[in-house]
Amino acid sequence: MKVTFGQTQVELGSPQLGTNLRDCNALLRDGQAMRDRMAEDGYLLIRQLHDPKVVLKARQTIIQHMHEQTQCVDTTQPMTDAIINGDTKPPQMMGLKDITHHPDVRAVLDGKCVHDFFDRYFDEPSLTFDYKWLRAVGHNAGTAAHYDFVYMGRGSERLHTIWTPFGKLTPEQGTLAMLVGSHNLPAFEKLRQTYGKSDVDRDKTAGHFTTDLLKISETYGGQWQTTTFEPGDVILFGMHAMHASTTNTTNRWRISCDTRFQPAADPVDERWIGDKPIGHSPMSDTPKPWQVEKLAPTQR
Ligand SMILES: O=C(O)CCC(=O)C(=O)O
Repeated sequence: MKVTFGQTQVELGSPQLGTNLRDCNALLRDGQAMRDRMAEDGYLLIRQLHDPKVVLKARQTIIQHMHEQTQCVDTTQPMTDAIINGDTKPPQMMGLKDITHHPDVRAVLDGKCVHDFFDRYFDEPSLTFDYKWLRAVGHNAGTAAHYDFVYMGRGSERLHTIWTPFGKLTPEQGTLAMLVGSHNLPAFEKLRQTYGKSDVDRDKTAGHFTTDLLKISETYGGQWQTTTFEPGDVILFGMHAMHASTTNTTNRWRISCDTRFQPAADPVDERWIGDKPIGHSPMSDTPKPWQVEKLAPTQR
């Protein structure tokens, strides 16, 4: 089966885009084993971290909210399918507490399961940013390749992203894809130290590295991998693991949220915490895109 990935159609399960993300469920009781696995793989995939019923309840609440805001859900179909209503737009939901902090949504994003997990993973108390990146991604949309450091790298060196789909997501709907190896292969070192140390607000860049996703793996190595996510599944990774999403080619909204966790004792990036997090500064100039061509491959 072919899926759209960046600028190209690729065969799912091929060397260009594999489906071999391994889960770490057998390690969940052992913080050190999970940290070792993270150091090795650059991600941790957890199947059923959350009770699927809790996730599906939150999904229902989000879909209802989306429809109330912009009538963007086709109500002639079951609401739970979140079919896109014509050419409507979804409401802005990132950082909007009316929905990100709704009790049903918080039960997932800020619930006991995820806090207990991170306390064990860090082996010390954790905290999560108040700002939550809740997304409804429409037809033909997806996320370009980037390191998260460039958006939120001013605080803890142990900051992690956790990506939570609200409902089952297949790669045709837009799943997270990891460029496995981008966190530790020597060929990526220069990239991690240059683009990977930039800051969208300070440097006024576009943030993402490139939309030509396959060019990165062809140039630097590593392997793009994704999977189908069932309700309750999550994936987490550090600030220097390159990732993107597959493109949503369906007629359904892809609903997911990325949130951040770190040890509570570490410094915190001040843009993402508090009652009204300040977020990114508006770009005054045309943002500079990063180009893969800017950087010669180091080792091949
Ligand atoms: O959901 C997406 O499309 C992108 C998510 C992402 O980039 C992240 O979790 O850091």
